[in-house]
Order: sequence, then C-alpha cells, then structure tokens
Amino acid sequence: MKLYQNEISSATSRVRIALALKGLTAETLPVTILGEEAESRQAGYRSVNPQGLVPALLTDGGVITQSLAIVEYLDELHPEPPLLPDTAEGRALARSIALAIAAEIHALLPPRIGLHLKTAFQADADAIAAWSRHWVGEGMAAVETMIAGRRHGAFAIGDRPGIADIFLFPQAISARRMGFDLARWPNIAEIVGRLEAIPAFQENAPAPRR
Ligand SMILES: N[C@@H](CCC(=O)N[C@@H](CS)C(=O)NCC(=O)O)C(=O)O
Repeated sequence: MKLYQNEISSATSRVRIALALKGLTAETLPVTILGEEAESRQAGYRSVNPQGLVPALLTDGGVITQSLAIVEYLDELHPEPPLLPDTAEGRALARSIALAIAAEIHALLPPRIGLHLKTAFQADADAIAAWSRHWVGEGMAAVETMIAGRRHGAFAIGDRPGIADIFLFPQAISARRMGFDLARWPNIAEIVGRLEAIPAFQENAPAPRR
C-alpha cells in the first residue's frame, strides 16, 4: 500500500492513526497542499485523485480516496482491533460523528477554501481565520452534544478507540491550535486527553502549519 499524504493534513492523520492502530504500514508519498502551485492542484496528482485532496491510498485494487472510505476499507481487510462498534446503532452513531467532523466541519477549512475566499471574495488572513473559527466552534459544540447524549465508556463510543475517535482527535488538536480551550467541550476534552496517551494517536496527529 502507498499513502499519498501531507503531514499537516487532518484527513491524512485519520488514516495514519487507523494504520497504526492496526499495526499496518504504508509507503508514504508526500503531496504539497499549500498555495496556488501546490502539487495537489496539478494534473499529475489529479490523475490519482480527481478531487485533488489527500489522503489517497494506492492498493493492489486501485486508488481509494476519502478518509472515511479508506479507514473502513482497512477495517474490513484487517478486522483486529475493530474500529466500529458491535451494534448497528453504534456503527451508525460512529459514522454520524465521523461525518459531522469530515463533511460539516473539516470540509469548510482546507487550504483550497481559504484560497477561494481570498481570490474570489478578497478575504484577508484575519477574515479567513474568523471563518474557520466560526465553523469549528459551531461544529465541535454539536459534536460534543452528540457524544454527551449517548456516551457510555472511556472513548467517544464505548471502551475502545474507534472511528469516531479517529475523526475527533485531529479536529480537536487543530481546534486547540486555533486557540480553542477544549475544556469548553468537556466530553471531547476528556476523550482527547485519553487519546493523547495512546501512541497511535499521539504519533500521528497532524503536524502544525508553519
Ligand atoms: N473529505 C476528505 C477531505 C480531504 C481534504 O480536504 N484534504 C485536505 C488536507 S486535510 C487537502 O488535501 N486539501 C488540499 C486543498 O485544500 O487544496 C477526506 O476525508 O479525505
């Protein structure tokens, strides 16, 4: 397996955490994602992932894009330790939390969004930062409520880390870097504290943007 990735990418971090939890390794192929000339925007990488996004996993069967699809693919092929809960309701909740983060929070934050806000709407760095803070604040508050209402264990769902935690962790780390005090979301703060003590999470957090 080969993983097209970038160290600062929160979506890539999800896949790296899943690989580490499963004890799997993938050759990493770095793709730059910042600036108008980033490799992610060039035809070469678009031929790998037409969306121009990392991560993308190259397998013997072809390329898989979208971190949730990649993590579930890894979980299907390598079931131990399982990343989804035992019940249908638990699995639905895990995917709801993962999508609340990937599709509703993170989707509004990547470099291409800031670039478009800048070029099409003349947004400066402060305006783009305020945009990001808005969606992170609103989105994480909703995720906190989703977790709080159904929580019955040490992690987001139950007593072992799974897909919900894999999506929560990089987003929470990035929220903290944006200046949010995680204590405003008590369940998230407690879960992230536990996840930070697990090497698969701690060693695969997204790197800070320089
Ligand atoms: N929904 C996608 C999101 C992927 C994504 O947005 N990746 C970002 C890095 S975290 C990226 O490649 N951005 C390139 C850009 O914004 O130009 C997933 O979960 O894989």
